[in-house]
Amino acid sequence: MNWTNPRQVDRSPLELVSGEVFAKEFGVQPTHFARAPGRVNLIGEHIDYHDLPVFPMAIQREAYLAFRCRDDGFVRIRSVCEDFEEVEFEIVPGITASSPGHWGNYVKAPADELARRFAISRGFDGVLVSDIPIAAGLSSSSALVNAVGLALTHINGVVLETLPFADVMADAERYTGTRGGGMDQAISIGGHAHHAAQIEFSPLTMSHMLVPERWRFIIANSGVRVEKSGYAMGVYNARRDESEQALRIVTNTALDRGLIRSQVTGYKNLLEILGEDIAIEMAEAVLERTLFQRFRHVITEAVRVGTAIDLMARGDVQGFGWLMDASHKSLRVDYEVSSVELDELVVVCREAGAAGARLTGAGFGGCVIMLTEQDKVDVVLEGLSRGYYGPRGMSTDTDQSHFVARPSAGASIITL
Ligand code: NG1
Repeated sequence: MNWTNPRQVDRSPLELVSGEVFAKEFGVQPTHFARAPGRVNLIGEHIDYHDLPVFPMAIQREAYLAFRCRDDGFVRIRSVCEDFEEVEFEIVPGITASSPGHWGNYVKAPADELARRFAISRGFDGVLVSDIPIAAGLSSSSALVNAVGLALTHINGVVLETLPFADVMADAERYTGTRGGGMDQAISIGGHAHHAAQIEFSPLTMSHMLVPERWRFIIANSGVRVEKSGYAMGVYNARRDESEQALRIVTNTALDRGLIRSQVTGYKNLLEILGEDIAIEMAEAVLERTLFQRFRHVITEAVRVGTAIDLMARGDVQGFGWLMDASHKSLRVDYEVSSVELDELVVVCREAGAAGARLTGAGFGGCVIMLTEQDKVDVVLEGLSRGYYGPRGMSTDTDQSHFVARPSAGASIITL
C-alpha cells in the first residue's frame, strides 16, 4: 500500500519513512506521530541526579514514532532498523523486562510507569525510526521513552503538562536499570527552538536562554559506543553511590563541628550554606582521595553551570569555552568517566580552534561537544577530520560522525 499524505503539508523524512513502513507492516495508515528530540548537554554533567542545575539543549536529531491506537492493551512496535527485533507486550503494572540493554525496555518503561500511576490500558501499533546516534551520549534512549510516553498518554486521555510529564518519564526510565537524573527527559519534552535551558530539579523548572546567533556547538562522535546496560551502567550507578556517600560524610562532619544545625537536604543545600570553598576545604580534610574527587567534581561543576549561563548571557564565547575545558578536566580527573578517545578528541577540538570542548552525557565513550563561532566552523571541522577521524580511518561522510547541533523544539504529537 502506498502511504499518502492526508495533511498535504511538508513532512520530515523521518515522518515519511515511519509512515511508509507502518502502512506496509500493518496494512493501514498511522493515525498519529510522536516525535521527541535527542539532546546535548552544554555543561553540568553528572549532577542532575544530585538535583543540581544543568544546561542542555534539544537537538535536531529525533526519534519518530508512527502509531495507531489498538482496541486492546497490547503494544506492538517495530523499528525501521532491521537490527532491532519487534517488541510486543501487554500494558500492566509490572511489565516483565526484556534482557538488559534490549531496546524494548525503553518502550516498556513508560508503559509500566503510566500503568502504575494512571492505570492506562490501551495500547498501539507503532513503527519507530530515529536519526539520533545510538549509545553516544545524546539521549536516544530518553527520546524513545518520551515518544512512547507521549503516544500512550495521548491515546489513554492522560493529560500532563510538560514538567509533570518529564518527571513521570524520568521515573519511568529507571525501569531500565540506570539510576539517572531527570535532565534528558525534561529537555527532550521541554526544549525551545534556538534556546538552551537551565534545568533545576525538585521541583523541576526550566528557564530558556537564547543561544547567541553566532555561536555554534559542534557534536563529534568518538566512535566508541556506550552500552548503558553493561560496564557504563555499573560505573554510572557507582559514581552516584560514591558522591552520595561523600555528601553524607561531609554533612555529618559539618554537623559535628556545629557549622550546620540540621541534616542538609543535598548538595545544593550544602553549597548554599557553606559555599564552594569551605565545602571543598572540609571535604578534603575528611574524605579519602577518591570520595574527595567525586565530591569536588559535583561542587565545582554546579558552580560552573551558573557561571556558564552568565557568560552565555554576555556572549562571552572564550569564557564559556574555558568552562567547558574545565568541566572536561573535572570529569576526566575527579569523576573518572572519560576515556582515551574522548580525551584525544577534546585535544583535537582545541587544536582545531574550538573555544572549548568537553565530553557530553554520561561519558565512557560517545560524543564530545565543542563551541566555536560561525565563521570558524569549517576550519574546526577540517581540523577534526585531519586530527581524529582521518588517522583512524573513520568515515566523515556519515551524519553520525559529527554535526553542528541546532537548538531545537521539544517533543510533540502530530495528529493526521
Ligand atoms: P546519557 O548521556 O543519556 O547516558 C545520563 C543520564 C543523565 C545524566 C547524564 C550525565 C539517564 C537517562 N541519563 O545521560 O540523567 O546524569 O548521564 O550528566 O540516565
